[in-house]
Amino acid sequence: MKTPITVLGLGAMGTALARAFLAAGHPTTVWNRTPGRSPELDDLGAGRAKTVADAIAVSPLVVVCLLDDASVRTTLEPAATELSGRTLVNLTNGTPLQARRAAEWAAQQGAEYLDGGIMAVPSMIGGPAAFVLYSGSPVAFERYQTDLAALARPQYVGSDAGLAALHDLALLSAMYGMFGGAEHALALISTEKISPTAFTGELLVPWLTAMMASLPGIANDLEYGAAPGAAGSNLAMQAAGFVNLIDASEEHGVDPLLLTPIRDLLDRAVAAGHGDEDLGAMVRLLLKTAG
Ligand code: FVH
Repeated sequence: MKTPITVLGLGAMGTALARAFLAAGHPTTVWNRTPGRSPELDDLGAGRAKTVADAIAVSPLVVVCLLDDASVRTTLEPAATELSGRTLVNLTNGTPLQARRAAEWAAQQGAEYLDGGIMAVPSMIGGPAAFVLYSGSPVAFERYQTDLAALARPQYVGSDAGLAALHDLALLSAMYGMFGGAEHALALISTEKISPTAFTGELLVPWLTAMMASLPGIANDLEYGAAPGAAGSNLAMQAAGFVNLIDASEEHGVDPLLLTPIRDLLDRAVAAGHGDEDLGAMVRLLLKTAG
């Protein structure tokens, strides 16, 4: 008998999670604020609970995937007593602080708590490229990691419940930065008779893929320090060239708002004497800004 699992929240992601548990043979009970959402789950064998408390009562493992932290709290708090002795896995996007508070609250209800960051879009759930970061109770992860693997490759990042969210938000920051750059690139080429599809397939994707290879070098510089004079693409050179990105955008009627913060940081790095260093110096500058 596979572990019975409850899924709270049937948005695009919650529905994909419930589908994956059903496909793996888990008795799956679902609940959603708006009743009747994702009716296809009924045909796949899901049980539908009328209340959150009823949904929690039938499974030792409760997975919650709602819009945000506030919706998780308002959903769980009225059914808090049902959580005692169960494991709560919160796959809702949130901050490390929210995750730590949720872990504390769950412990007060007598529940084990795992926080998770889903590194996938709904269509990837159950597929080979998806992974989910988990942090919190090591006991809960040990007990349920095989069941959770039905969703995506589970990766445990530590017993501090906030660590999954920290990793998740760092990865999402990198993704949004990359997409922001791609959005600007597509706006720029759209000002001429260039096919966005051809540009993306033939040039943009190969270019970004090739550039990914330099990321470990930046991380290495950050962790161990860069050898003096080792920068192959020094920041002074990059700052001088970056002006052209802004000027050409203006000339072509494209708003450079996604690029100007990077220009400002490059200029600041050069002004602070880091012109002969590589991109690792920019990371250190960001840390100083935050501190
Ligand atoms: N979809 C994605 O690409 C990303 C991938 C990475 C992880 N995220 C996070 O997953 C959480 C859920 O995202 P989602 O895609 O399922 O979101 P929606 O389709 O918009 O569904 C939202 C569900 O939340 C319910 N809900 C909203 N507010 C409340 C509330 N106050 N009380 C109870 N439930 C609430 C909503 O219910 P309903 O509107 O149908 O009644 C949906 O079930 C999210 O944290 C992503 O960041 C997804």
